Amino acid sequence: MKKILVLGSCGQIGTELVLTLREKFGSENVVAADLKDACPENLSNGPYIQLDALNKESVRSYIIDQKFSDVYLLAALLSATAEKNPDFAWKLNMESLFIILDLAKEGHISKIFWPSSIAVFGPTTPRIKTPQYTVMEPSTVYGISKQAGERWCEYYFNKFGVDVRSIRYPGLISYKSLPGGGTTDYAVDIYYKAKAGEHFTCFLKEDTALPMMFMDDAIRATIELMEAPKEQVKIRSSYNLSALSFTPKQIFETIKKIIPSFSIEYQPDFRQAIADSWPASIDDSYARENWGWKESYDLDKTTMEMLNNL
Ligand code: VAH
Repeated sequence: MKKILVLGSCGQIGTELVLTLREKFGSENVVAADLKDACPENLSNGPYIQLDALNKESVRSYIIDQKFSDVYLLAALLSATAEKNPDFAWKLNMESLFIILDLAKEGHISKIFWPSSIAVFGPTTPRIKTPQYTVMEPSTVYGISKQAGERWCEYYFNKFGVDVRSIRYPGLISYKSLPGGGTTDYAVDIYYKAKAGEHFTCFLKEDTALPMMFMDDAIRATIELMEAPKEQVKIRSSYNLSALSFTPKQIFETIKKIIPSFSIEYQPDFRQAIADSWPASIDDSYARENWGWKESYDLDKTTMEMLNNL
């Protein structure tokens, strides 16, 4: 019987994962866990526990006691925040992973999902249709931690048979949960400003193309990967995954078609250098071949969904 723990469930991905997993496997079988003492309103349709992903003793005793089949570890500092707090970013992103990998190695967890990111690629990586296997010299603390984490996931699979699965997420666009501390967050904020009838100041240049995806596609991909037969999961570092690639100018134009009065200006900040080090688009042919991935939201459909639901 599926019993699932989502650690870091109050984040942009975690929130939507909990809601979708509860719909699929039953609310009582999906425990949401995060640092917050009180369960957030939008996760109150099922069990919640306050748990610090870095508190090894409490994470270990809870998981050993509760006998979860699957653990989704989403706790992390993202790219922009990690640059401001490198020591803690490395500690949180890495130590939380080792705690969960070791629990699986000891037989207390059957399957782990751990998110990587296109941030594992760096300025020397080919930027257009970035391949699954290529030069990876990340220049951000976040990207370095995700690249190291991928190596450890593959090591624990090869050495100890730990069934850990991972996706290199692009920037994610959602309306049910806010992003936090990312370089791609402009692609969410732009919809909030448009819907509120406000002018939008973009922290990236108008021609900065980045890989992106609507959250419903990202959540579906995550669950499809986790439910795929083991032998289909041939990559145990992390899968490239792709749906969209667009610039701030392009997303602005899809919104302006629906809200003609919407206006934008571009004031690049420190996040421009992070974005410039990342791919513009991703080749995800291994995910498509190995476990049948296919996106369903293009940019116009994403804009329609966002403006209709905000
Ligand atoms: C970030 N949203 O901006 C995350 C993601 C590819 C970007 O990893 O840091």
